[in-house]
Amino acid sequence: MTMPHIAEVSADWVLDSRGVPTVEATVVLSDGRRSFAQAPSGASTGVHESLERRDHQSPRFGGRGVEGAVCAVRDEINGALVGMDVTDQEALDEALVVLDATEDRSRLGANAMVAVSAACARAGSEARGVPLWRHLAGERPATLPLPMVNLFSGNLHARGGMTIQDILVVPFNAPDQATSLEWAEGIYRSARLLLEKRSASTLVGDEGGFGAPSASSAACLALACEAIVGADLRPGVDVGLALDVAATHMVQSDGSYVLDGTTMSSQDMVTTIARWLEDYPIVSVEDPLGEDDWDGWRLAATTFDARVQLVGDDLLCTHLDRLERAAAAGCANAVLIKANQIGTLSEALAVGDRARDLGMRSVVSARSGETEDDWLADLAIASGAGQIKVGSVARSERLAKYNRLLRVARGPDAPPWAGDNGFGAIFERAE
Ligand code: 2PG
Ligand code: MG
Repeated sequence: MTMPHIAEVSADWVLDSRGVPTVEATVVLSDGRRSFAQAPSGASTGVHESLERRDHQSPRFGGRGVEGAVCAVRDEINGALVGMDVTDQEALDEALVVLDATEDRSRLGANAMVAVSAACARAGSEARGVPLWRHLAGERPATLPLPMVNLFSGNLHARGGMTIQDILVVPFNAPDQATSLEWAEGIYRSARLLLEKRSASTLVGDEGGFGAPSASSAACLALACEAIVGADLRPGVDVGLALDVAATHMVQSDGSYVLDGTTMSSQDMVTTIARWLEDYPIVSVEDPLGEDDWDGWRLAATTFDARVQLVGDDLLCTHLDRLERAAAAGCANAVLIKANQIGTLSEALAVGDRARDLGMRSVVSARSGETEDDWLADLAIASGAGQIKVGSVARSERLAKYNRLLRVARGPDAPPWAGDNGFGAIFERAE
């Protein structure tokens, strides 16, 4: 059977979950079928990320329009991809990379590229008549991922409150996907009750987590444990905590950090977070140091319990060369995978593959600016990463992904549940 080829690639702007324009790409196949995909967008972006192209010179949308990226899709990208086999995702992504021909994807724009890459993937899966996750997985060991669910946010995701960006709950002892989300919902509901009892705000941040109720990160960690207990679950046995410190955004011009109002050295940051690891059931720490503080990261890696997941987001930016450097220097044992930090789905999957080869874990992640599009859920399943970070169990741009996971889990030929990712073993020392 001959597969339909690409007849046209087009794009236009739509609005994301923060009301900011983003790129929606459409792929039209030779049999007339149309598939679309939308690009996500970060707030706490790293300098080493691929470039999101915005119309900074234009007054429209306050200089945040995406007309340039949209035109790149309609003109150059359309010209390059028309006629190609829609089922060959790697060749399509390679064509995008070659066409852009820059290190930082600044010519076409990573937002243009990721929207087209995802729209091609969706078109390819529909042409083959297989689910998107299966189309993307190829030979990879697809799994239903353990979610890291946002509970409290601060800093760039919810101004005011604590300076660390996110406190998340990880329902690692859940026996399946549905239970993991049911537990997360119970903890979220329990946290809301705790906040109401204290007459604290229940307004939510960009990812649906509650705006942090205290300027003290430790107090928020303690409250997260209370919320777990309030949901009749056991901290450190059923559910762990994860942190996205997002320390890049605490760095001062002299290289020091400001955490919860206190100026700190890298050593102080490591000491403070190591104390939290002793005091709270933390299974995963993301970006405890800044994006270029390699020595600080090395110190964190040698100080923290090696069983705790140490995740590079701004440090690694889903870039293979930075992953190799971190592995060689022993700076992190896990990588956060965000497709728009690099540009295409194939490159993002390749980073996950390489992490696996290096004995590192990976977590497939959404951005703080998201859309109703759910391709991320399929990417997470296909990658075999075993973990996904999408935000909280509130706000439909987050639920679109969780509900997609539930549909896949309940569908025919569901991939296996990833399970606890080894997190249960971290707390065996306490027994
Ligand atoms: C992060 C992400 C998602 P943003 O830092 O991990 O939480 O945030 O998309 O703002 O970079
Ligand atoms: Mg992060």
